[in-house]
This record gives sequence, C-alpha cells and structure tokens, in this order.
Amino acid sequence: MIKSNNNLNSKIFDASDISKPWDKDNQAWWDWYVSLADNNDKENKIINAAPLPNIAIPSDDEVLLELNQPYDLTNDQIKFFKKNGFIKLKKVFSPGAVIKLRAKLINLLKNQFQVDPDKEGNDRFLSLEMIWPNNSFLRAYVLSPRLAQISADLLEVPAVRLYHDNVLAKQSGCGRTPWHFDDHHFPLDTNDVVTAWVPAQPTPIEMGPLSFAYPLDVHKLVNSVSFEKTGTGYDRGISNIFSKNNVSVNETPFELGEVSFHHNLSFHTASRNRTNRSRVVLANTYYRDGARVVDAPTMVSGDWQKFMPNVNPGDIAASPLNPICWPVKDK
Ligand SMILES: O=C(O)CCC(=O)C(=O)O
Repeated sequence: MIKSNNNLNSKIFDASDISKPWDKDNQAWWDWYVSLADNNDKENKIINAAPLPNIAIPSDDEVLLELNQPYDLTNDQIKFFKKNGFIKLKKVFSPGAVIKLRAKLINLLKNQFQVDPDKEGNDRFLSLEMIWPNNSFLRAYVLSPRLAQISADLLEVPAVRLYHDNVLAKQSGCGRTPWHFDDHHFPLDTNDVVTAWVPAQPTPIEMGPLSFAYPLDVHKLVNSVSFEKTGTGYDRGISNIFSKNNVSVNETPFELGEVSFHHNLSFHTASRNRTNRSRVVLANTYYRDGARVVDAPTMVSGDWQKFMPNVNPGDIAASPLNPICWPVKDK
C-alpha cells in the first residue's frame, strides 16, 4: 500500500524548523527525542528488578537454528494486528536465546558508551543502531527469518527488507518515551512497515514496557496535533486527546521470549524505567520490498541515510544494507 500524505505529515513538512535533515549523531537524536516526553509522573521511586533467571545458555549454533524456525500465526492473530496495529507474541525466542542476547548487547553498549548500562545514576536513553553489519552473531537476530516471516505475515506482503536495527537501553530512572507513531520517523512511502520490539529481559510494568494505543485508527484522532521541536506539547497533546476519547492502551509486562510487533501508524509510548536494571531492547524494523524513500525526509527521520547509503529521496529503498530478510533466498 502506498501511503497518502496525511495531515500530520503535511504539517511536519510545512514546519520550517524541523524540515531540515538531522545533522547530529544517532545518540544525540535520542537525547533530543526523549526530552519531548512529559514526565510529571508522581510514581518515580526506584525498585529492585527480580534477578535474571539462571538458565542454560544455548550455543551459537542452537541460537541460529532457533532464529531460522518459522513461527505460525493464526488468522485471528493477523486480524488482531490489522485492527489494532500491534500484537504481542509469546515464545518467539527461548529464554536462553534472550539472556544470551542481553549479555551481547550489554557488552556492545559498554564498549560504545564506556558505562555499565545497569549502573544506577545513569538515567539516559542509550541507542546503538546498525550493529548487524559488524557483528556476525547479532546479525542473526536482526536478519532473523523468524522475525521477518512474522513481519511479512502480519503485513500480508510477499517480501520484507530490513530498514534498521536499534539497540535501545532505557537506563534505571530514565523517563518516558513520548507518544508517537513511527510514520514520523521512517522516510518510506509505504505503510507496510513493522517494528519487532524484542526485550532482552523479562520486562515488568515498572521497567517501562512498550505500550500501544488501539485500535490502529486512533492515529486519526491526533492528526491535528502539531509536532513540536522542543518542549512536551506534542506528547501532552496526544495524551489529552486519548484521555478525552477514552482510548484504550495496552500496557502489559513482557515475559522472557515475548516480542511485540507494531505498525508504523500505531501510537505507542513507554513509561519511566523505575527499576534498578536497564531495559535493554533490540528493535528491528522491516518494510515491504519495493517501497521508496519519500521526497522530503525531515529531521524527525533521524540518521536515515546511514541505514540506506547512496539512496536518494524518491529512490527505491534497497541498498545493500536493506537485505530481503523474508523470504530466505536459496543458498
Ligand atoms: O523503546 C522505547 O521506549 C521506544 C521504542 C520505539 O518507539 C520503537 O521501537 O518504535
């Protein structure tokens, strides 16, 4: 499906202060982005997270095998996703594969940021994108046929490409993720876009699991809210409209191995991490093969040229960094 230029997008493209491309790095983008969240929450006492389970860790080969297995979806699950714009699926990964993922991601974050992401007192939202080209083990989680097949089946498209990977560590005490939908961020001309959000630990409510407003078309209620480059007005505007209209929000814990999938028009948020453990997530975005880059990406699209080198506005989005992840090519 080629998307129409909805009101929210035209507002963004018209707003002179955000129409320029993002000119800083990815971490600076996230530091800016989370500053747009309203954090007037009363409940902000830090509690201890339950210890991580002490389980057998699978070998690399066992993990690879698991990441290649198909995951059968029912028609009801596909219908649920179409109507509500998100779905949470249990047992997408084994507990051991998730704990192994967490250890690898924590190592990467430590190397990049020279901090222990689990150390209290660092309440930042850390982000690392494009880990897969330089890490053969994590590549298996990002290009996973299992995640890509679920994504293609939910979108009901024959083939999906990777847009990017994103390691997201919401450290202890870090505040809310503002309300948004990803259509803002992905400069793609299609609505056939889905993000697999893979928590790398059990994620109770106090840790700030990703939460979804539903059904999908609640985005139409907030089309008229203008995006703002500074301040919390956009986040508060969305929140007020959702409250006034009694919009339902799914804010539920994630058990180990559970993964959510959300559509690019799904409005979502996440609460403060009120535990002493970093909420580490691998978020991979996949889109319909054949989609193009929009004509005028904005600063809200972030570092998109890093994800699609040498692809220009208007081009088919298919650089070597956007491999087809499903179906798997015969070797
Ligand atoms: O992890 C978060 O708090 C936000 C992630 C998000 O918005 C996304 O992956 O689309």
